[in-house]
Amino acid sequence: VVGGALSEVERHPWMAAVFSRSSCGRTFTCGGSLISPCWVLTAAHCFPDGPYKLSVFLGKNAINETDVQREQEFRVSELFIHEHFDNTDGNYNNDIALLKIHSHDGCCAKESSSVKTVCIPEAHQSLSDGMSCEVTGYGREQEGLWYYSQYLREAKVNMLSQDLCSSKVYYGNKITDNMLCAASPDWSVDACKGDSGGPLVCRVRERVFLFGVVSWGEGCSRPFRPGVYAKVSNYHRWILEKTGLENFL
Ligand code: 4AZ
Repeated sequence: VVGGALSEVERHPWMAAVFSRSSCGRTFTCGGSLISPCWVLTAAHCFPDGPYKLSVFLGKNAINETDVQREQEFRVSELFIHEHFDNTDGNYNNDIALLKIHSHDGCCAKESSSVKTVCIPEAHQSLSDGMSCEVTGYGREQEGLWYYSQYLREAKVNMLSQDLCSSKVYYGNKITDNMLCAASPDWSVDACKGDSGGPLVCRVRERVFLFGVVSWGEGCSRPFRPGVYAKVSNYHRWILEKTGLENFL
């Protein structure tokens, strides 16, 4: 996150950290959001090698520290990448994926002050342009840096209209109806590399909804190059289909 502030996972208790495991240890891969006790919503482009040895942490404040008081660790039993995920135009259309998680003893997430689910918006529930929302992640604090943030960070961004974001000086026809754009008026705030898969949440009548999944952008915090997010409301049906309705009732 560029231009944000240090967060606390208790402020964003749905925040998930996805790691890939290998013989050389764990590599931080992407963010994600806990949408029900057994399911994390994230970005499809995080998994170019398929469902390869993934670990998911919830309640994690620092990426390279273990906090047994707050965090919960999981393995991934299922990975659903959206059937129409497509990067042939270099724009990550339908950049959405679901991870089914389970702990060593076979359980799903347990609610605590640092671990809670976030609401999914209704099908095609829309946001007003200019609305202020919040993005969180462990990604880079500046485009040129080679290292990720050590700690969870948060930042406020405003939703841009589809018309503006797909205009010529912005992204043109790279923006599909499955995407949302957000930025700050002075371009000083944005998601960045490492924030992919993580949440863009907006408060609607005192409830917090997951409206976006960090997906892409040309660089970070560049003028006329807003952050692009997968539009979660378009996937309401898909999410229920994959996870099974009963998880949400
Ligand atoms: C990335 O590479 C990435 N500025 C994520 C978000 C943005 C750019 C790049 C948005 O994961």
